Amino acid sequence: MAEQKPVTLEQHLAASGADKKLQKLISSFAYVALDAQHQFPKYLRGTMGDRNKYGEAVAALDEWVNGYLCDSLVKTGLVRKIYSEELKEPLLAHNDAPFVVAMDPLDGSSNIVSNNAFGTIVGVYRDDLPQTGRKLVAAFYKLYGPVNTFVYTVGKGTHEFVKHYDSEGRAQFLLLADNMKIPEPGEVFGLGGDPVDWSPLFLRFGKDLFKKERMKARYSGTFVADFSQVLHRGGIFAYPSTKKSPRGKLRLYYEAQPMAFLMEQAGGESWSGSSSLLDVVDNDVDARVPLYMGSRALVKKVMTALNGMTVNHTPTTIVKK
Ligand code: FDP
Repeated sequence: MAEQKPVTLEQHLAASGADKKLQKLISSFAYVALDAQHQFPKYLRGTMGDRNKYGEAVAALDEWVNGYLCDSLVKTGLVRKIYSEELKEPLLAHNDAPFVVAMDPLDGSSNIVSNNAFGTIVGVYRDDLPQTGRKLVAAFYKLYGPVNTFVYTVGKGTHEFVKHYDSEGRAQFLLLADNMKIPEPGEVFGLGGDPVDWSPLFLRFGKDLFKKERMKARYSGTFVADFSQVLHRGGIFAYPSTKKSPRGKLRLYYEAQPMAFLMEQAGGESWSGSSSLLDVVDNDVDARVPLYMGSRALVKKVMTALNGMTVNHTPTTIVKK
């Protein structure tokens, strides 16, 4: 039997029927981030001696990747404004360009020094923030692991690609998993934050996953990597509200909304503690949000465990005082 020709990212995007400019933005970003990885070894050590807007130490690689990705996005001519976890103020690019981008350029900074996986997360909107995640026109992430994967959605399913090289050494992203469906009920869980600061209800939920559900703990310290495990094997990832940080750690626009879009497009569920993460709006673009996402059955379980709630699809608007 003749082998089927693999589908490239560009062919897949063309078949998605997405706006041509959006297709161009997504595919150029996939290759830009890929080029960036060749530079990583130069920036592996050290911090900038600087703190970002969250008070976290900025690693040399954080700073370099942010600059590189911002420049590359500006060069596409398709981006009006860039919000980044590493930028103190949003970057104004082209006035009349169609898209606004929010990104976490380097997700999982604590894994740089030990050479564990880390990633990049991007959400694309037409209108400026603040917005609900329902207004996302695309979301994607890059996972820099033993192989590089690129996972995207434009609202028509979630699809995974892997980097290959053709016979001339040119990089290509080829389809690995089309229209992904998260397994139910799933087998792995990654729960962030210090268990000492978890609420008693969340602690009990965590213990039940071990004892009653017989699930396996998987927590790498990189959201993208943990998300990828949950997406492939089914399960749940959470960075809950804790005593120390009632709003959790992860950021609404740079991390939670784009990943919730990808998760829900793969048939999974997301929750902020009061609604789907796609329905949360915060006037503070740098806001954090408690985050729970994964297989439907498990997200429903955490809702019941914490307060007996079911998913509420009415917007939760948080206005900064
Ligand atoms: P990091 O700060 O190292 O970039 O983006 C936030 C994040 O990593 C996530 O990738 C990860 O899930 C979480 O924070 C890790 O936080 P803890 O160190 O508190 O576990």
